[in-house]
Amino acid sequence: MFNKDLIKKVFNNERRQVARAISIVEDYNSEASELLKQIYSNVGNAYRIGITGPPGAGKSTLTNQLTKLYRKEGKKVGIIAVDPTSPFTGGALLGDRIRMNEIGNDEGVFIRSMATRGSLGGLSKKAIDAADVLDAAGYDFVILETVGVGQSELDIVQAADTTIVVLVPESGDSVQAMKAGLMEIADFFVLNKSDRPGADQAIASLQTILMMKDHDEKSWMPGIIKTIASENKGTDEVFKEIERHKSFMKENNFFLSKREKQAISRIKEIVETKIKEKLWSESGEKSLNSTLEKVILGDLSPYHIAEEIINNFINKKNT
Ligand SMILES: Nc1nc2c(ncn2[C@@H]2O[C@H](COP(=O)(O)OP(=O)(O)O)[C@@H](O)[C@H]2O)c(=O)[nH]1
Ligand SMILES: [Mg+2]
Repeated sequence: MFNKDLIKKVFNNERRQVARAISIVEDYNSEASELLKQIYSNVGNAYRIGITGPPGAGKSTLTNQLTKLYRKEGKKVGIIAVDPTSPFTGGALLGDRIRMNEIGNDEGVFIRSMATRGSLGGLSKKAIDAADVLDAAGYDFVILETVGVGQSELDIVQAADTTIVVLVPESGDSVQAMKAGLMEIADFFVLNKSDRPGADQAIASLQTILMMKDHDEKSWMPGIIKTIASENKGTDEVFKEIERHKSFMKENNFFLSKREKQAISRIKEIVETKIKEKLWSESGEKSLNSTLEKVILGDLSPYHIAEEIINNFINKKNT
């Protein structure tokens, strides 16, 4: 088990210990649960911003620019960049790191990349847990940057207070985004690379899609902001829109109700993960293998075996 001092050092934002705490969370073992329980008294103050969109849309560039704006205001920023599409460890991430160099050496900024998928615990869960560590360490803003390509990525940005979807003018991008479920989760859109042809058409088609969505007067209408992140154009507006959304959420009590919903889905996921682990680590896997032949030969249906495994699990818990 980790050293007792670790928690205190995380609370004091000692960089190496914060990094170590995130590694523990990433390894996902019993240490991780204990750590997350112990830091929780200090979690809840950071404002969480989710930034998602297709690969190469400019999410890291935008994150970099926003971070500089927050730093100007003296706010500390933690960044978790999740890119499971990166096939080589550190490939795209290394690029990110270079781009983020200006902010990378800043004491008020903490950047962590996560790229491994398929290991125990799930990437989205780990990213959200890592956000808790940065929150506990006193970062005012935690930016979760993630490629918008799958459910796991959507889960991550849904754990944010404000979610930004970054798109580019390339034709069909907004249609792709709609298919990928990004339309539903955006608090607002950023049309980046608006130095490229087709930016205005892209905005028009996005607007058409947005108008088809139901909305009542009181509710928030997601807008679209045009940017050239690489030239730092429009990024001020993005910054302001985050503030505007934040105020809207807080004034209307949506902030707490959103966090409530997030807590519910998070607790459910933890329970399901833990039950799954227990189930398969105990007799489950064994009884599965011993009866497999009968399933193949058609003597027993997978449903028979499944029910048996569940019954054994429940009965064992009750004795
Ligand atoms: N032309 C143009 N290029 C941009 C813009 N924003 C970012 N880029 C470039 O697009 C590439 C991908 O950017 P990156 O931020 O890594 O995208 P991510 O994969 O979404 O994080 C980089 O080479 C950036 O320099 C922009 O507004 N216009
Ligand atoms: Mg990136």
